[in-house]
Amino acid sequence: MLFFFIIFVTFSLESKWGTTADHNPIIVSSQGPTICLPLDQYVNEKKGEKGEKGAKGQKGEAAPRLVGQKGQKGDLWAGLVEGWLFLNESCSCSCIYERNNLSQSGIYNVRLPGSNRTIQVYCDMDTDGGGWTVFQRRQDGSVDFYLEWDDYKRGFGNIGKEFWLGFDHILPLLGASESGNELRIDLGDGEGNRKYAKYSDFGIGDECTKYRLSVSGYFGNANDSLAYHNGMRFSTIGRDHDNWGYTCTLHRHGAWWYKYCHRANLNGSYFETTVKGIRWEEWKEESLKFSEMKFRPK
Ligand SMILES: [Ca+2]
Repeated sequence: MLFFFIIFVTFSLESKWGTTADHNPIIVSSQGPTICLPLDQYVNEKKGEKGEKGAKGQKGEAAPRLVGQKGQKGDLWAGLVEGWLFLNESCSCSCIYERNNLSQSGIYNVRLPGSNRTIQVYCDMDTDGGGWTVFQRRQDGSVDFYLEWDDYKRGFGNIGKEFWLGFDHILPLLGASESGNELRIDLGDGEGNRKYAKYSDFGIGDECTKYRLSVSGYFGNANDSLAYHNGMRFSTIGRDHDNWGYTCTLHRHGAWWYKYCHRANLNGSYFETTVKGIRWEEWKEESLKFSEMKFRPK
């Protein structure tokens, strides 16, 4: 009897805490025109080890009512009261940094341009002048990136760890910049070496173009593996838009702007050591352990 009980408990635990990758949607709400951002919820991945729990403090005063002054037309923020930021227009990481002088890397709530939808974005405020909206990160293999068109369209993963922000969110944020956008890609190998590639012009076509990639103006120290993919359409499982007679997504185990098939494969398999892995061939022909793709207005 005890034997069967152990088997049952083991099975139950595996069902509950199985190894299925985290595919939580990134969209968090779709509220009205004013967004309240709790400043104390920013995630800072660089924080130190957790200290000992302190004694319980006295109950504080009730939070103030949301009574920020109405902003001038065109102003980004209407007021900052007791740790709440009132946004009355959409704002990417760049304008959070520049117009609100918030320089801490972490997760921010932003309203999508032309919409009342609020999403979470990760802002890199430390690298290369800050203000970068991160739209892809690989760091530990905790999320499966071998997914389908709708997954890449809507976004998936954990915004504080590994994720793809989703074309539905990337495109409106890119489109909000009248002067265009620049792209930065940070890369890391298994030995802890870091490299980067930066592009002065970066754009993605709408879904009708199959999210066609437009990228030029390379600068950096990782060499240019993306020029090969310029002008290509995005491919995923079940959507073959590459130039090859076979199927790149299948043979490269990812989703990308494949051609015949790749010089870069940053959505490849995390644990692969072959060309199916996370690759940036112009730096090194081995699989990488870290990648972060981010953009900001020019
Ligand atoms: Ca093909």
